[in-house]
Amino acid sequence: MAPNTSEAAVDLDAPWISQEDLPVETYQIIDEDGTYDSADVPDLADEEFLDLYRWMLVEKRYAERMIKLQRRGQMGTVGSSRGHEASIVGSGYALQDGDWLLGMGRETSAMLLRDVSLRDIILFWRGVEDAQRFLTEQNCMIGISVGGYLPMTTGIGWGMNLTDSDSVVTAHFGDGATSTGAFHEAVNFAGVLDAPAIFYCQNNQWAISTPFEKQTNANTIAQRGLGYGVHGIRADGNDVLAVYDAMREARKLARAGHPVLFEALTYRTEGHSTSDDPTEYRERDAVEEWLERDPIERYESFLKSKGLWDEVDKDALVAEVDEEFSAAVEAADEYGPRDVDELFEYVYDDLPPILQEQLDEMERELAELDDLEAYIERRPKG
Ligand SMILES: Cc1ncc(C[n+]2csc(CCOP(=O)(O)OP(=O)(O)O)c2C)c(N)n1
Ligand SMILES: [Mg+2]
Repeated sequence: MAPNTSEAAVDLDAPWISQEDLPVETYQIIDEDGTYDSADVPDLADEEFLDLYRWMLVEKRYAERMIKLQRRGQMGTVGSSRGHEASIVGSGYALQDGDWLLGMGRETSAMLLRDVSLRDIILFWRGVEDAQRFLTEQNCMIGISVGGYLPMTTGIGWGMNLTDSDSVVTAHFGDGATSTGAFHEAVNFAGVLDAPAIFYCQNNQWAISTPFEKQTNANTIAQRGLGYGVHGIRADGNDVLAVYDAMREARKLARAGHPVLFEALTYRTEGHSTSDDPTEYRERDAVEEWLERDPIERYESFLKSKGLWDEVDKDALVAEVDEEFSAAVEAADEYGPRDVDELFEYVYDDLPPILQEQLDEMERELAELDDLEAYIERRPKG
């Protein structure tokens, strides 16, 4: 017989907890109209407030230029970070020298803040394997496998404990990654090991075409921290000051041996990547609503009311960022593409037989392709 699930049979007074008993607040400093309470504003110098703005412009302009490169055939598939600028910059700005940052590709300026060069990010998206090595020299890494690098994050944090390091490790990932087993294993063991780790989820409410409500029945991602015995924080991801302030607190917690699951609530206003057409799966109205909450415009109104807007020459800033981007593209062009057999390097000193076979096969096929191209070239035209 099927269980009786009618409402009358449910005992609402039973001594168990539901997520409705523990609502999670979303931390915010600048509200959607740009107003704020001065007492809540983090203690930053004027130059730092302006610096946050510059970095958000870097992120925005960088994404636009990357997509243009892709459209011109000079770049592989790339994802836009439009809408995430505050979430990326606020989190990156709170990290310190020596901290590690593992990401999924939608956190470029946070990596630039860790001294990764823009050239190397461009090389990474062009598929140059060397780029990952350059990134790790700056304590950064991009993992293309959704959630795959989260257990490594815990491992790095554990290593920090074993070596008495005073740094933290941060992983940036999306809402989609929270449905992987790797996420569960990573956050659970970070709690067990008191790892100085911050799991930073940019909840942009979509994992390609899967909406957040199909990802989990939990109301928030932050609340899931409780189940792992770690701290949960939920911040307005379109409010750069809230993200920065909460991340600074998260860093202190992590340093004290309390891992943090941080949810930055934001929205991806463009396609998942250059190979995605979001009009196939979502209504324009929701996008319009989130465009109204644009993180850069919100911060502009903060700078205005703080009397700092006169210091900003937006056109000059964009021109400066453009120049940096063009120089980075030039440096990446100069570095050039690597041989395709680089695919087999960096993991093993001596290739295991199965990989050696694959390499041989690939080389045979490429040689055949060369023959074919030469044949097509020689073929009588017309
Ligand atoms: C293990 C794995 N499964 C599937 C994919 C294909 N994939 C790439 S991005 C993506 C969605 C990621 O969504 P989310 O984690 O929310 O990050 P977002 O792109 O929204 O920032 C998927 C399924 C992948 N890269 N790795
Ligand atoms: Mg997502």
